[in-house]
Amino acid sequence: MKVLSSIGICAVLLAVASLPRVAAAERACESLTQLTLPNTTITLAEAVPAGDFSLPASGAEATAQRFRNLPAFCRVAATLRPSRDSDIKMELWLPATGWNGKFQAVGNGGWAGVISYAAMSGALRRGYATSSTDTGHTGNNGEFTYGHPEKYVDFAYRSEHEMTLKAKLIIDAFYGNGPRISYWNGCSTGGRQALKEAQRFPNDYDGIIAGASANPRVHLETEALWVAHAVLKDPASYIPPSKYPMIHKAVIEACDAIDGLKDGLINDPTQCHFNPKVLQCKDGDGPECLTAPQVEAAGKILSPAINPRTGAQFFPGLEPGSELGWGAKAQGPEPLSYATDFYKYVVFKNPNWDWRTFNFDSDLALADKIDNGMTNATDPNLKAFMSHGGKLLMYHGWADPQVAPMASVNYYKSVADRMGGAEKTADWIRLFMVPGMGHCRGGEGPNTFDVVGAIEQWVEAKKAPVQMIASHSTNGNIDRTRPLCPYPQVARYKGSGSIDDAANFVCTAP
Ligand SMILES: [Ca+2]
Repeated sequence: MKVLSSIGICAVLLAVASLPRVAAAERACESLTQLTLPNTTITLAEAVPAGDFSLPASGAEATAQRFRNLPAFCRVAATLRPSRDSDIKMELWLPATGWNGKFQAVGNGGWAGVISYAAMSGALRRGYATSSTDTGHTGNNGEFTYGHPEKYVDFAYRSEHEMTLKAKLIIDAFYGNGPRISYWNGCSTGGRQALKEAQRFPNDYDGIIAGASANPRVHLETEALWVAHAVLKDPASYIPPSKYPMIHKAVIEACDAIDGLKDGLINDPTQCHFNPKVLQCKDGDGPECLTAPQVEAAGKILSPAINPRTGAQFFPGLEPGSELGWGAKAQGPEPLSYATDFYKYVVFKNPNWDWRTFNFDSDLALADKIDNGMTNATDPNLKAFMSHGGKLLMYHGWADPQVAPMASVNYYKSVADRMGGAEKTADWIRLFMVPGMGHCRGGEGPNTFDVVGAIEQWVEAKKAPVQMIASHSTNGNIDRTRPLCPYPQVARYKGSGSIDDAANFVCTAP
């Protein structure tokens, strides 16, 4: 009898211990519309049952969106007006049951202008309360800034911070307590937003994921014009996209083995000094070679963008291995619209402005002056974020054709230099460079990895990521795994076993 009853007590204790800390809502979802928050109108609060969830085509989304197998959640939409000209839309999705007690905000891409529903659905499936904002305008272009300086501030940093504050208050109202841990998860523009949050609002988040940060943004947009001037301004310099695979093949053949392993990947492209001149046609033109002006244009894409007067680099160049994606900036006939929109609407306030007239000295200086540090997220002093206990996990694909990967290395190094050296800062900031990965995802290298799981371990279990296992898939089948290593480490083959199995690699000093 005695034995049985102690087993019974143990079972009860176990059952109590395994209950989720916070499981369900304190109040009805619909009642959240009655919540009063400063500068905020809650426009929708509706309970969504478990299952597939669809959003009709609206605003910037030309097609309806369907999300499969979502858990039941409370869907909240709100409009925030921190300035008189602000019109910031946000959504917050709250798990109806099984909330993990945490908050995960997700970032945007490009000019934003749309709520990142797909990323929200991923966070919701992991049990998070999750939110996203359109950053204060509709549509992935820069026209909204024209005559609306406050909306530019919203886009630059204010919408994300306001969303964060309001999301935490609504979470508190719904569950009866706020999130115990908060994460930011973004790539590209979302990566820039991530750095801005760490620099400017160091108490907003406990863990921040900054992927392929589009930063410093003013210089990034100017580098797109640099590529346009190199490739698109003079028709003779134009490189037909049909030649990208030929150039890529030559680059891989020249540089694959530098890292000691012929695997189709360049582990560290900064060690690859590919000169496109080796591809110059013997005479005339042909599909397997480049004309002299094309050689020069390709060389400029792979070189840092420089101020012609001072010779100073204002943004790094794309790395060898990025060639298959050059179309993003070099396909033409116009430059990347992110860049021309910025100069038309934010800098020159002239929709008819001609990118061909750009001056890489005085016009860039003017742009920096007008931006005045609003979008540029370059402050290396993260003392407040560090003191808050924050962890910053950066990552960037070495084959990124949109945001030159050295931009992340440069920011990471600036923080390490400012904050006492890489060894000291490894407790709270780490950068993972991803060989052969494109912009945020995809590419010939292993490009799928659980970055959220890594930051959860770092923040919640105090286990700093010593590696992340990435996989590459073809037609849904994993055909290669490989560890990603904290910069400046690289994954080194141990010398035996399959080169497609992460177990046969180790992270080592370069
Ligand atoms: Ca290699």
